[in-house]
Amino acid sequence: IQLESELRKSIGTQRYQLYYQPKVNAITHDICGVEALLRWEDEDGQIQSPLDIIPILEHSGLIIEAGEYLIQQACRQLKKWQQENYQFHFALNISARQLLNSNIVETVSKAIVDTGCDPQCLELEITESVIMADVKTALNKLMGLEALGVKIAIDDFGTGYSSLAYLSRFPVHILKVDREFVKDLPKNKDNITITRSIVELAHNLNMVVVAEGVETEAQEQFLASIGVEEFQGFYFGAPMPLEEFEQQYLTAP
Ligand code: G
Ligand code: G
Ligand code: MN
Ligand code: NA
Repeated sequence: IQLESELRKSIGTQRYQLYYQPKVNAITHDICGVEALLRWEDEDGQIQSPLDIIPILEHSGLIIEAGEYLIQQACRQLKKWQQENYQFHFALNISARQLLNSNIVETVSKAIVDTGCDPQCLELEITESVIMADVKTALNKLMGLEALGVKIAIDDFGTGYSSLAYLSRFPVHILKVDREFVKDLPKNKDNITITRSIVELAHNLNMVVVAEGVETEAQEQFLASIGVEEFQGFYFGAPMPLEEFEQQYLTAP
């Protein structure tokens, strides 16, 4: 349809943008990472949410080509920040078809070579449900990505069907606790129990834990007290355009 053809013809242009949201160290509150999030500008110049755009890109298969463009853009920005001596890690979301039905390992490998970015600082966020959709393929792809030196994060953890014990067989370095569990902390007893056990098991498996959707000081303090290493959420900063992000968070390193 109309939207799909607009999405197709605008691949490789400024209409595909990355917004940036800071991740901060739980103890110092210094910026320690950034998540890049897709925004798309429609014909009227309105910014559209990835929640509306990604499903169309996925369904049409355009996600492969658009994803290649975004991975290149991400690696270019990471390289730029690395040249300016910023040390933080850079996360990009990878969707189902991108992981399972594309040459993701070659695409990422090419972007690393083309831009010269340090892959150790590159993180790919993959949801639990994507891994569970095709365990064998996912494991294969993730091992290929790990061999490039990139880090793998499990996004929205706790909402799918997998267990951490199961995921321990995968090359996963970072676990992002879904914001559903963070939402009514520290009031909700069940969520206290759930987040505590996620953190304990993740640490036993040598994973770094990031809490998503941190919006209040009370959440932040509880999560720090149970050993979460990094926070992401409106309390620390919303996703924002590049210029704003650099202005707000990047003073001389
Ligand atoms: O930025 P926002 O919170 O509106 O993002 C909504 C959802 O869209 C999140 O679940 C996020 O993971 C997903 N998303 C954002 N950017 C990208 C992207 O570049 N690729 C993929 N596959 N998903 C994205
Ligand atoms: O699923 P993923 O982690 O990629 O989702 C990122 C999405 O979460 C973005 O669309 C972003 O706008 C949203 N987000 C980021 N921080 C917060 C927060 O503190 N509260 C809420 N409700 N959403 C957030
Ligand atoms: Mn994410
Ligand atoms: Na998430």
